Amino acid sequence: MRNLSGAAVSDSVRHTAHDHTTDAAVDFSLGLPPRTLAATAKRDALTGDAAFSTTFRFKSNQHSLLSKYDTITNFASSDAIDARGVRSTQMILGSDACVEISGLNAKAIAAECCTKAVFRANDVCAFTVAGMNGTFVVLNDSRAGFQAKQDAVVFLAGYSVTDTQAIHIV
Ligand SMILES: [Ca+2]
Repeated sequence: MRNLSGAAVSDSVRHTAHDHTTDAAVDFSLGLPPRTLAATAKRDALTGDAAFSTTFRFKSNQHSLLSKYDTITNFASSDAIDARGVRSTQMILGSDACVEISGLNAKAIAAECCTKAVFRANDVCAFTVAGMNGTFVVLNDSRAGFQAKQDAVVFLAGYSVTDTQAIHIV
């Protein structure tokens, strides 16, 4: 596991309006300086910092597959996940997220949250798992439904998504 919390790199952050939310409650006008942390292909532990607006960059879905998913701690609603090459800017709100699923495994994710009917190509979603404090974000590829070897899973430890506390995907 690599801990990348110290590897701040200045970058411009693309916080723009998203496609299916009209009542975005997140305020980026706080003026926090931006920084970027890039995930590696290994299992990473990434850490947010209240002094920054951090963009956590996933160059591809292979950078956080279910078998070696990355964990972000101290994620805040002023942060963002950069799923570059996966999807344009959007936002996950509590009303977009799935209910708790029965376990952290590909079968449960595919059947109880990221079904082919709702998890469309290049879509994103979120779910929780009993006994794990935090929220999982799933980044789809171009194929509907969840496939563990193609779609990314990122754990936001200790973070709950609500309609006023979103997850920005840029
Ligand atoms: Ca897929």
